[in-house]
Amino acid sequence: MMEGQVLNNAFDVERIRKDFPILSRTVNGKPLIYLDNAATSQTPQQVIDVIVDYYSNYNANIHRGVHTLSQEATDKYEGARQTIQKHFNAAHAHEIIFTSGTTHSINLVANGFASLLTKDDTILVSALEHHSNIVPWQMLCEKTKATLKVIPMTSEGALDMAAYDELLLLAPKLVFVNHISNALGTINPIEEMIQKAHQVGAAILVDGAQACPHIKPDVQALDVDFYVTSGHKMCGPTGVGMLYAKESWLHKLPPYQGGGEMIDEVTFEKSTYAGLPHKFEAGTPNICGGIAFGAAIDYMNSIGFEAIAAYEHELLEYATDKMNAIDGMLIYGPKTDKTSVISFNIEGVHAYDIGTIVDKLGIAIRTGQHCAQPIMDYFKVSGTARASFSFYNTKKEIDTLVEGLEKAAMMLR
Ligand code: 7TS
Repeated sequence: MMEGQVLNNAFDVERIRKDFPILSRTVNGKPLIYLDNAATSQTPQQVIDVIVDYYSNYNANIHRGVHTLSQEATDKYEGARQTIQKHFNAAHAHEIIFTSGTTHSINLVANGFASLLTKDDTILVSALEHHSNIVPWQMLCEKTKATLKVIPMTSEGALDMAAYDELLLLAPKLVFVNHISNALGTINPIEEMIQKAHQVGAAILVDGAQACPHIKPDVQALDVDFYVTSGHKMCGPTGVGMLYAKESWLHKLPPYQGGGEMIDEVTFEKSTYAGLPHKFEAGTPNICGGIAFGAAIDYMNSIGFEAIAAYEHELLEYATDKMNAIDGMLIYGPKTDKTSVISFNIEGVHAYDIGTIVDKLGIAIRTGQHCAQPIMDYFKVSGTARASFSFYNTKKEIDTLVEGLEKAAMMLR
């Protein structure tokens, strides 16, 4: 495939759909309509082939053996690290730490900060976070007695930037915010937030789990201290992700886990740690997953992030207009500056019931709190239904969703 599968300005979605075997299955006797992409994305054949090739031809532990298989696996794994480095424009490959996903990456950083914070320190979290960017910091505050303050949100589902400015006057040590909210699709002004954090001497961690399927962040241009994401949100397998951190931070933070591969020398008196990135990669990693993560990034780049963003924006506008025409429709979150996620309720209907009815029609959406209970509490709802679109979805699928929602509203009210 060539960069950008755009033909005469039309996104060739039918050709792209052929890359995804799962999209031709049926669910409850109907063609699958997969609209739960914010939870996990589907996997193209190109990535499945890489996984099959690994286990069929060169499955071996890495960095250990002189034998051919081990060297082949090591080369591919380190090659994937370089693919990730280039994709995010990190200055060095050793600034990319393989993890099991966003949650692991955040816990690694939060654990490291335990030795850098005291009871007099403040750290800032945004009101729009997934639980995985809240709970590890609360655990850190329990350990260090540091104070956790919240950057509030507005009724539009955006961050209150005036309140952020005020909170920065407290001279926090660290700020953590998502690039894009999983529950509302809000695109946060992270460039401005990073600059402002640095002006008061704070480090900043950006959770890119929901951004990386849609846009290509440049960590050097952003000047971000930590950027984290998961492979499974961007056409890769589950159980693999990455932490980008500026080299200086990786020297400052202690290792997260002890074990094989992360050491230089071990005696019973004392052990010394390996250099970067191995200091943070104890034990046998998800070798196949890392290699497949690299292949997934190659796949997405072969389509092109500009083409992906433009097409998904078209889907978002199409779906928003159609869904807004449904009687009793309540859509949460911003009207602009959002990605292809629609979080909604239909008046008088429970979100769970909507999800169950559309599942009967072969349509997968998520319902509930989306691991973002504070956002649900803010809107005073027990949960929402969420349709999240990817570049392999179509307007026709959205039409079927809308028909399903109309049917659900009629049946349940
Ligand atoms: N941060 C954000 C913004 C997320 O959306 C998610 C997963 C995570 C962190 C955690 O990622 P993990 O790969 O470590 O689990 N979000 C969702 C979701 O919206 N529905 O299911 C998982």
